[in-house]
Amino acid sequence: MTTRRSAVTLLALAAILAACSGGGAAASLMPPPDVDATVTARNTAFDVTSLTVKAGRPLKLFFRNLDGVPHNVAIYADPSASQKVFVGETIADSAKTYDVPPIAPGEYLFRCDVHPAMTGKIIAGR
Ligand SMILES: [Cu+2]
Repeated sequence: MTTRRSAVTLLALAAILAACSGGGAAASLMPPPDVDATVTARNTAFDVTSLTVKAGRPLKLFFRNLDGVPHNVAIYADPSASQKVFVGETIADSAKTYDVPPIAPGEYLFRCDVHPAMTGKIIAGR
């Protein structure tokens, strides 16, 4: 069972990483188990360009910024980013779980407000 072996390997890796980090800052960069989506910023780019989430209920968006320069995740209802839906706190070298209010079904833009070229798409479905 390849899947089971992978899971065991991951668990072993996680245990080793936890032991090495000593529960310091590295541990807080791990997403909590209950998040709906995770976005990571590194080298002034997001690691994902598309997120699929559930519409109509509060969302937990885990944002991890591995850069020393500040980034955030902001959500807009339109591609020109004129209709603000949610603006996440700007952070650097850290991580944060954003509490995003329920959004209607549809497609949204997400971007870093500090670097508007950092963009992606959120698809909210039922
Ligand atoms: Cu940025």
